[in-house]
Amino acid sequence: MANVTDLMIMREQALAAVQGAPDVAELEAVRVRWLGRSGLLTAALRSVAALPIEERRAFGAAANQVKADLELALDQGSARVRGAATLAQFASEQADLSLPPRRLRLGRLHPISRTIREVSRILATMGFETVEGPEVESDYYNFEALNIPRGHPARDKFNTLWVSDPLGDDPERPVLLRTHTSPMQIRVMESRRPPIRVCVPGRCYRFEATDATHESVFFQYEGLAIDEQLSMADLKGVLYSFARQLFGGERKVKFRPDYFPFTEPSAEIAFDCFVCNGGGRTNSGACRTCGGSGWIEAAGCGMVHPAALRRVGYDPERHQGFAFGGGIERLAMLLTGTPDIRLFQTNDLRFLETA
Ligand code: FA5
Repeated sequence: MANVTDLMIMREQALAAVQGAPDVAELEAVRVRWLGRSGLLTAALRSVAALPIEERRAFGAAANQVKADLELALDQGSARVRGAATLAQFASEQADLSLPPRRLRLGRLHPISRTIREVSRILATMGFETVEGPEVESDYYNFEALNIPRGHPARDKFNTLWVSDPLGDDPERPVLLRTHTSPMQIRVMESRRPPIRVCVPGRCYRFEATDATHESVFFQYEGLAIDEQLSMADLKGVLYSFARQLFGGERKVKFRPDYFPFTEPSAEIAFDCFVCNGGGRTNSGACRTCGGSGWIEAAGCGMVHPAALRRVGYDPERHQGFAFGGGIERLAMLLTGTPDIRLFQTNDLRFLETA
């Protein structure tokens, strides 16, 4: 039968075990051994009932005190081993500064973004301000206001993607994905007064089969200048300077007569093909990049049509203007030596890291 002296011995043994426990698991083992359901101290507490009545009070008080002391020691022991574990973890995780660094893969601008910035930068040197316009456009701005009414054969050239109007379809006001950036000619002339010089880069959409030089989603840049006494000579001067700044004077440039309903007269500007150097042939036959012609059409251009000027309230006797619009991808292909336009959209890092 235990007495108070035995309790004191048990206390010393239990506290020593707590002191010596190196980790949480060992502490838990000590707790179970002394305070668990069949623990040594639990058994001693239970034995109080068997003591002679005059010893019970002193023994019970001592046993409860031992239990309280042990619980306190276990709490403190728990804090001690947890702190030690954290410190050990910190020590093992210290950075080894002698290790070689991880390779950083630096991203860079997509060739299309770089070309848009370069076009805007060059046109800015000639006073053109870059503005943007909506990609979802109305039939009016994309066609009607540009002298392409319904039934006009020029509509066939722009394989148009029509979209449903979220506000409800109105057959009188159809909505489409813009097929070119030219609608911004009208929007800018409506909202500004001459003199005007703007550059409009942006995404365009056409429902057509893709090949080495055609995509159904592609970028154009538009240039528009309105002032007094502007002529075709100003247009050619701007485009020659543009081509020389972009290609460093190496590419050949050619103007050919063309037709656009919203410019009169109209022309097309073309650069000699960088793959076949304008010869139209490669070792494997006709050049696929330029279709064997030796020339890559880069932009349509011309003097803004008087009817378009009148439509926005300008007097064609006083104000004239020129406009040009070309494909960003075509320029990017020339600048990066990319033979197939589809490479720009495939997200292939092997191409993007070298283009
Ligand atoms: C036009 O889109 C006229 N808006 C250009 C213009 C502007 C004329 C201002 C006069 C005044 P065109 O359809 O030819 O014209 O397209 C112009 C250029 O966009 C082409 O020379 C070509 O570089 C590019 N382009 C046209 N369709 C595609 C396509 N499917 N994929 C890639 N580039 C294209």
